[in-house]
Formats: sequence, C-alpha cells, structure tokens
Amino acid sequence: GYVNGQTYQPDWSSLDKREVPAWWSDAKFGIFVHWGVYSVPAFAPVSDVKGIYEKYSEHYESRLLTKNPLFTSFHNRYFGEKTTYQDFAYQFKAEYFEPDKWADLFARSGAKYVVLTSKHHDGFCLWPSAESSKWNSVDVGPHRDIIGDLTKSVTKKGLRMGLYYSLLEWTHPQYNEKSIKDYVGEHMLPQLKDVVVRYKPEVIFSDGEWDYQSSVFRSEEFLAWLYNDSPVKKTVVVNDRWGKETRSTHGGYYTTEYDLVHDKAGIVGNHHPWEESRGIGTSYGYNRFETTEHYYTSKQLVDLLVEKVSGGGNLLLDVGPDASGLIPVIMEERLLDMGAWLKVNGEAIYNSSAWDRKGSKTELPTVYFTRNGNTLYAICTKWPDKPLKIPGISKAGKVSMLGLTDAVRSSVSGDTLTIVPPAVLPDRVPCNYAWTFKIENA
Ligand code: FUL
Repeated sequence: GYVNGQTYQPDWSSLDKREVPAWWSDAKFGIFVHWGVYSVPAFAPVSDVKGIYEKYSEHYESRLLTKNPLFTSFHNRYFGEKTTYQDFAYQFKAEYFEPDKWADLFARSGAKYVVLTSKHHDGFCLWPSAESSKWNSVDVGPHRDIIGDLTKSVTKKGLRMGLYYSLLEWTHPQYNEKSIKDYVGEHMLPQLKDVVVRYKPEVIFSDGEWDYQSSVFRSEEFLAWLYNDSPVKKTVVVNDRWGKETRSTHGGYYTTEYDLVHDKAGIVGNHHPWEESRGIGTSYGYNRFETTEHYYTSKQLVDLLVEKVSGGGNLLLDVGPDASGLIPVIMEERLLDMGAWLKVNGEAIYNSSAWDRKGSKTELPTVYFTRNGNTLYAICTKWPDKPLKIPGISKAGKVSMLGLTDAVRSSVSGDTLTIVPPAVLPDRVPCNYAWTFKIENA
C-alpha cells in the first residue's frame, strides 16, 4: 500500500481506501487489445441481434456451446460441424505479429497505456501458463510469448502495459459450483500471480466476475497481495470486476462498456475514477464482417474521448488484430486520426479533470470542458462560428485556440465569458473534428 503509504488488509473496507494511482487518471486514453483463438473465425452477426453482447466475436465459443443459431449456422457452413473451437488454435498463428509496429501505432494514437487480453473466457493464455499447458500461445498456435513480446515493445515506447484477465472460464472442468474452490486455488490465483510476477502489468482489467461473489474468487486476498507485496504495488491500477457484487462498488476504477453496463450509480461526475471501454466497431475481438457502417468515424471517436474525459473518465478504446497479427487498416487509420487530434489538443486532455461547473450544462450542447489548475479548456465539437457565451466564469485571462496563433477576443460580464471565434479559412484550421479554446486564469 504505497500509494497511501499503508498496508492493506484482505477486506474491501481496507482495500477500497487505496487511491487509484495518479498516472492512470492523468493518462485518459488507453488502447485495449482483444486477441486470441476467437480472432480465427472472427465472426459475430452484425444484424438481427439485440443488445451489445451478441455482437462480440470473442464470445464465439460460448455461442456454439449454447447453440445460438446465428453462430452455429455460420460455423457449420464455413468450417463444418466437426470443427471444434479448439481446432482454431492451430490457425491462430500470429505469423505477421510485429509488436514494435503495434507499439509504434499505439504511441502515435496518443494513448498512454495498453491493455492486452492475457486470458479471455475461453481460457486460452497468451503466455506459457503452467496452469494451462497445451492451451496457450507458446504450446500451440503462435508458439510465442505474446504478452512478453508486446510488453517489451510497449514499455520501450514509454507507454504503460496492462493486462485483461477473465476470472471465469467457459469450459474449465473445475469451473462449477462443486469444484470452484479448487479452480480458484489451483488454477486461477496461481495464474494471476504468475502473470503479475512475470510481466509486471500496471493495469489489471479483471473481468468475468458475474457468477460468484468476490469471496469465492478470493479477490480481496489477491488484491492485498497485489497492493502490499507484488512487484507493481506502487503503480498498479485495477478495475471493479472482482465478484458479482463489486461493480461500481469495490476495487479500483469503475467500468462502463458500450455506455450501457453497470452505470447504476451514474458514474459520470461522481468523482470516483472510471473508464469507458468499447471497440471502434461493435465488437472487441476482430469481426471480419463489419463494414464502415459499424465503425465509429474518427470524428465520433474524438467526440467520444472528449465526452468521457470532460466527464472525469478515461477511454479504453479497443482494437482487434486479425489471427495473423495484423491490425486492420481501418483501425490503424482511426488511431492515427486520434493521434493527430491529440497532438494539437492534448493539453486539454492529459492531466486534466472535469470542470465542476455550477449551473446547467445543457446550454452549450456541443461544448465540453476540462480543467487543469486554473486553466480551463472549452472543447467545441462543432466549429464555433458565432460568439460563445460560457456561464459560470467571473474572471478570465488570455483566451486562445490550441494550434492557432491568431488572437482571440473575449470579455467577461457578470459571470459569463464571451469568446469571439477567430475568422479562419478552412485551410488554416488547426485540426479536424473538434477545436479547443484555452482560457487562462479562469
Ligand atoms: C466483457 C466481456 O464479456 C467482453 O468479451 C469484453 O472482454 C469486455 C471488455 O468485458 O464483459
């Protein structure tokens, strides 16, 4: 417990006192990577489905097990009934996986951390896990220590490396009411500790917590070890998925997913650190059948980042590489566009916090605010073409637009700041998608 300079007990009342390390709240933007055996079929239906989960390609194995007709018809038609999910491991070859190239792209996107699936619900491990022999990326498929290789490349680029880990496994023989204790004690906990000691991840995105209470998963015991005795005790950040009762309640930062899930406390603005995650399209794992209509545009992604950060949250944006290790070009392009925007506007994003603004926020629906010390940033998601009146500001120093040297006229009257947008021809706008006024001494 070095963040608060104390030692933690294995119970939530003690563990919840640990603050989320500041590096994470300052970072704002991370890249999630879902990669594994499910990247081989790389399929989920894109129409005729309700809700968000049926669109996740990484749930393919479970959809076969539960005989979901949208998945079984696809599977039987293209792979044949005799093909098992386990057979796909041999086609998960990662033959073009170049971790330095991934890390370079992630760095150029402006993201500050990366979170890779160490093991998803199918139990397949991207490291040589002794508890999962023959069902990991070194024994079969790629024959590579994928976590080790990516960790090296990502940290070399100056980004923090994190790992996703699923507590549940769909097909583990001990994952059931009768033997869950053995599963946790002999399989899950040794795996979790192994992955922490080997790779020193600075984020642990735990998941698959919904079947059992955290006491069954012995999450408190694990976290006390993590915070007191692990090699990452000073800097590690964890989320809130540690047992069926823990979301938005216990652990580290709170999580939302495609905006929909577990937002019960109205996470936005409640001052507990939180993070939204989603794919660029409708799935975390690669889905070959998505088209541009399923992908967020770069404009939508920048707006999303702005909306989350101005609400005090982080964005963990997911990419799904293909089975060969290539990142689909549309995902690459989206990340580069975000990076270009952040190059100009990053000072309004990184290290910022939500502006605790008194009064109504609805008057300026296309303007989002962040604050850093006594500098305020007004991020306009629509080009400001008429004077902008911002209530809640009774004094202000210099006003400028990030990326532009032109003087910006402004005045304060009462508690309202008026900014007169500069007249800028289209070829001189400092960036695409959204434009930031920097308001000093506000
Ligand atoms: C969910 C999982 O079921 C999804 O596949 C994905 O990993 C997401 C981040 O968490 O609960």
